[in-house]
Amino acid sequence: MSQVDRVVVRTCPLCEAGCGLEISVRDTTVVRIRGDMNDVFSKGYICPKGSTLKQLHEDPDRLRQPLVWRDGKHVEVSWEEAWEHVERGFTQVIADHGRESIGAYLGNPGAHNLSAMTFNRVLLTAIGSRQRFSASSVDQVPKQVSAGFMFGTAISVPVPDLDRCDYLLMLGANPYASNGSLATAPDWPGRLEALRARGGRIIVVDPRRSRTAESADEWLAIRPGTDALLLAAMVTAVFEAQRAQLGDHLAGHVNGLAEVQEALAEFTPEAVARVVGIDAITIRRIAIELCDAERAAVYGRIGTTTVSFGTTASWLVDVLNAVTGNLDIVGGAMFPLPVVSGPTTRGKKGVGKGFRTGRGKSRVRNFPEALGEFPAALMAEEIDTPGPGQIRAMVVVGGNPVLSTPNSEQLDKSFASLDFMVSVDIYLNETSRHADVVLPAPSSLYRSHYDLALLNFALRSVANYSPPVFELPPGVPDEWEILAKLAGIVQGLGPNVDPDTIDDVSIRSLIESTVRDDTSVIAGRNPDEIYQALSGPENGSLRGPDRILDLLLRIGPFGEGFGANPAGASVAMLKQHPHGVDYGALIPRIPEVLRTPSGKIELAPAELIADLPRLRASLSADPDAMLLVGRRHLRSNNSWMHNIRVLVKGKPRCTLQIHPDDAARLGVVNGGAVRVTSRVGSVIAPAEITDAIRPRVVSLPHGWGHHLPGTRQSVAHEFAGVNSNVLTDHEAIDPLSGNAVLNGIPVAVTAESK
Ligand SMILES: Nc1nc2c(c(=O)[nH]1)N[C@H]1C(S)=C(S)[C@@H](COP(=O)(O)OP(=O)(O)OC[C@H]3O[C@@H](n4cnc5c(=O)[nH]c(N)nc54)[C@H](O)[C@@H]3O)O[C@H]1N2
Ligand SMILES: Nc1nc2c(c(=O)[nH]1)N[C@H]1C(S)=C(S)[C@@H](COP(=O)(O)OP(=O)(O)OC[C@H]3O[C@@H](n4cnc5c(=O)[nH]c(N)nc54)[C@H](O)[C@@H]3O)O[C@H]1N2
Ligand code: SF4
Ligand SMILES: [Mo]
Repeated sequence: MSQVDRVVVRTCPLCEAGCGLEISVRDTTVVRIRGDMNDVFSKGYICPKGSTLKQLHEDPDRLRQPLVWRDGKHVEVSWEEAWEHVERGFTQVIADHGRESIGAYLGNPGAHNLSAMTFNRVLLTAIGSRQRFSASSVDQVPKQVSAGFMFGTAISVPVPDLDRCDYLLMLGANPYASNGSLATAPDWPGRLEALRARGGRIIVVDPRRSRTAESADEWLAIRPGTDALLLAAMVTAVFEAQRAQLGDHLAGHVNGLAEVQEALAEFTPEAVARVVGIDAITIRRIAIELCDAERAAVYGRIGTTTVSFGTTASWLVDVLNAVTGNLDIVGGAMFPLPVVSGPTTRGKKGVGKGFRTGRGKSRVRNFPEALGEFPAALMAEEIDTPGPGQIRAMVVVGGNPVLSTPNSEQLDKSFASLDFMVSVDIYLNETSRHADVVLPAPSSLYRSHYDLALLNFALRSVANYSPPVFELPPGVPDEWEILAKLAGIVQGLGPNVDPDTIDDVSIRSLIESTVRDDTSVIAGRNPDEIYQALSGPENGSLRGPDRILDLLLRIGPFGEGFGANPAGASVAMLKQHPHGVDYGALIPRIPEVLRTPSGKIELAPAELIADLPRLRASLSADPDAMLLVGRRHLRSNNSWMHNIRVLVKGKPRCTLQIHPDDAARLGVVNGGAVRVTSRVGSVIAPAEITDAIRPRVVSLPHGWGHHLPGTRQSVAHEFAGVNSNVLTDHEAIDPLSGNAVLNGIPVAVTAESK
């Protein structure tokens, strides 16, 4: 065993579980990574990816030096040269086409990245264009839009109170692979097993018999894309059985109960059964079991959001929670209480401005904005369609839309046609290979960490702060400095702009708005005094993301309050608690969590009711159509972590799962090449014949297709796989949220003759 100088603990930034890691270090190398047994939330649990932060840190393909595109290839340059390049590029594009011609795409790892969470916004503001896109619109936006309409903010998302629940209906989620999503907790598998061990039941709705379905009490093999119909029928079954019961705790806090009953009445279990593929008796039984269980929760994830009724299904999950008496009760669906200040902790409790979409429309097809962005599925047309406001330059931060968003062959071409592009990434991937300048974010072990985004959805009120494991080498900027400097340059402050200047402006404006907010704990205080308290040597001379985090912690519900609560949360306090601080299990939050103008839960938002005719029309879908869905694997992470050999080696994972009946009918043999064709594209993948999938459904994982030229990921290249998003259709979008339809894609499947 190698010698170890020190052992540090840190939160894993790779997925929403946020496990505590114990990292043994010698000098400047990582010796070993394992689970932190003392982490207040994960208690030693990690998945196979957690320990590979070592391999990621050491990966020779991981970028250490900026790259610029010169004479037909990417060459390494100094940071100075890279910044000059960025300045020339932006200046030219702005002079030629204006700021509106600069688009931005923010990727998923940014959600677990303190630099990105605090400085992406600064960068977007500095760019000053409405052409904003992110991985949200290939993911969870529908849930946020439905939460916004029902509860008043886009982060008012109820989560299943797993540890105290005894009946869980789970749709379109596979936490055994994903480790859980929009319901943050480490060791989902262990929590589900504990639920069953205490006599609880788990029902999984999924076209595939996933690991999660296999471990559950019951698997309901739904036809893809029909969860909204299933949920509507369950709500109707509850009303028909006269079992609708909000519970005394919601009395007086709910609008729209009668409207929901009436609007959904036509969606009876009998009416939906044929299209949903689940019989009416089962639908009624599950609905009543939800009423009978003392503490039940309904939870929907990717399979319910990345479909054409994503917002409708997300809404109906919470309607079903409400009418079965399970919303905002212990063991039911509860609203998390984050430790940092946020939209549900700030402002007046119990009432607010509410939520809307469509404050702007996309240039080409007039599609409404949601959460300040346009659908990623529309990026290509915004780049390709001439006219004022056409995107001519892109900034991509930690994303890989060329693999992860719909109709990616088209998007790949669109990116190739740009006048200028900057990527901030750790790899030269399928997207950043189009960039004129690639700015390498340092390895996460050089950075501090706090999961600002996902702790908003945590199953307990916990806080973990991780300082950097290693000091950045001299002259290498931290990721926030890269983002701040990009912001400064695009604002016209030149290639030598100091990131600290941008940082100072940003923290000062945050302080100003906080002291002006009369509901804040520092309302009316002197902004200079607050600035000093954050930035002075007695507070560790904080700057950048740590200083912003400190402010948000100190004004949060458990915060130190700048003197109001001396033992409360702050960066300094969390540094004293490296294994995290646990402020306890979830507590009922209605009505204080609400920010609707009425101050009530809106069970029947007008936008959702108005869209029901579209749901009705879907009842006439052809139940025999062949549909494509995706899947995740525990040892992968969207389109990356594929350059880590210990994770990708072994049996090929990018296979087309197909039911034996379909295989027999189509002449497909196990391992044989199959062609899958959709309206927009075609791929060839090896067949994996399995009865763990519903007939007339095939499944291909996303994030593969690493054969494209010009990348620098040698291992990923070796295990290339094919890109399922060549098949997903950019025209298929949930109209209420703009989310792409990534599941339930109509396809033709044929055996490829040799
Ligand atoms: N068909 C289909 N498509 C899907 C999905 C699906 O289920 N089916 N899932 C969707 C979902 S849920 C998501 S979230 C998206 C993800 O979509 P994206 O966010 O576009 O893609 P990722 O694969 O997460 O790419 C992340 C990039 O960030 C880089 N990176 C990693 N760490 C860092 C860092 O610390 N700093 C910086 N700057 N960069 C870093 C990686 O090298 C990688 O290039 O994919 C979506 N696409
Ligand atoms: N190992 C690993 N972990 C990850 C990720 C990863 O790529 N790899 N990605 C992370 C990210 S960014 C996210 S957003 C989360 C996602 O976390 P989850 O939502 O748990 O994601 P999946 O594992 O893709 O599970 C989705 C399930 O929905 C099923 N499904 C497909 N279509 C339908 C449908 O129409 N209806 C129903 N009911 N089910 C359907 C699929 O078969 C699949 O089993 O995972 C995160 N964690
Ligand atoms: S489950 Fe997620 S957070 Fe935990 S070790 Fe694995 S990748 Fe990291
Ligand atoms: Mo995601």
